[in-house]
Amino acid sequence: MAKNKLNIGLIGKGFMGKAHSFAWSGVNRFFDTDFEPVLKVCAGTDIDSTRAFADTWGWEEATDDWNAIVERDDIDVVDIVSPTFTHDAIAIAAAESGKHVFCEKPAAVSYAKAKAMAEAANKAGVVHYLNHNYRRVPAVIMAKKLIDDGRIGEIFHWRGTYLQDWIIDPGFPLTWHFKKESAGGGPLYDLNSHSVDLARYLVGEIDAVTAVQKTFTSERPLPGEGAAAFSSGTGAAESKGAVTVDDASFMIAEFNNGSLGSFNASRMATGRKNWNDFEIYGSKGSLHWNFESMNELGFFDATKPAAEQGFTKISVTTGDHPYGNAWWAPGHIIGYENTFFHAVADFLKAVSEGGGLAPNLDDGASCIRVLEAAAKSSDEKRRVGIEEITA
Ligand code: SOE
Repeated sequence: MAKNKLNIGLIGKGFMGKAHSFAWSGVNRFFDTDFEPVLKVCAGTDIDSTRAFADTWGWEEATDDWNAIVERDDIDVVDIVSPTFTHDAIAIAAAESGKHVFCEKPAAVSYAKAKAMAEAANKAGVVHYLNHNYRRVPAVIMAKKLIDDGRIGEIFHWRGTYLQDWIIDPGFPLTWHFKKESAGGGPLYDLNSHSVDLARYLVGEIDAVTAVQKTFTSERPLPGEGAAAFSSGTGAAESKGAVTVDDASFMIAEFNNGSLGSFNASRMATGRKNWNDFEIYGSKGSLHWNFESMNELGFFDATKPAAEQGFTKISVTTGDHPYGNAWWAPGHIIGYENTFFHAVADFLKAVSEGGGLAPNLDDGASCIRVLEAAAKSSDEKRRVGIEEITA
């Protein structure tokens, strides 16, 4: 039976644009959704590279004006993959014109902006989704199931680390990622937002945080001038600008249910490429997951006889596992891109059912609230209760 078409407008491109385009175009090969997503139009700031992107990824049209997408009557979904500081204006305009919103993380540069996005989407009654894609890794959902089934008992500790190393070179240019007004924060926002989202999903709400942030490289070469200008010696000072976000952060969290958590996010962790890792310790067992072996879940079952105890490595790849039936035979592992297929499939289901999707923009705002509390804690060198952060 022919499916109803759902016209997608993508705003932004780059790394996330590729991941989203791949998922929209391929989702129905693996999932039986109610819709046929049509890759209608994509927007970028430079029309030539946006056209080239559209040709490669199968978008029918390209534009350099995102407003034109939001204003079009034939667009059903606005997918936002542009830099963080642009999210709120686009999401609010899209929701107000009745379009469903699919948005990359982190939601916005501040709690106030993230909350305004959620309010606009709720008021408009559109489906909204905030793409913390690691929630859609089968092994992570399996962890949630074990927790909900009581298999690790009362949770004592969360330990989340999200480490990368792509900015260690001080010659790496001052892109939007290094400015508070455009990124909200450094790895605290980019990476720790994922960890906080996973912790909220698996452990619960966070009540208070105590954090320390550090910027190791306080100035970087302006974009376009790059490493050469930085290292030439002459004129280097004029061609550099101030970094106004963290390069690394540590955060201690007190959860509402009494659990205690630690979070470490860094882009200065030499050798770590995408080390998104968590451990959860409970009264009856423990869990461990690391994105770089994303199909495996470590499970320690303390209810087994002591002589048989040890961390079991579960290969979360069978038909009994989340999304398992959609992909390959057991043991035939899936990867990063598959998490975006899962997100898109679940989003289309939510459009069919009129909502019920998480994480959404409300979750995005709750997450930013924790991050903003962490930044305040670091700035003011004290413990900050989440209620101190108001929109
Ligand atoms: C940063 O390097 C980044 O691309 C994040 O922005 C993504 O959210 C993360 O999944 C991978 O790393």
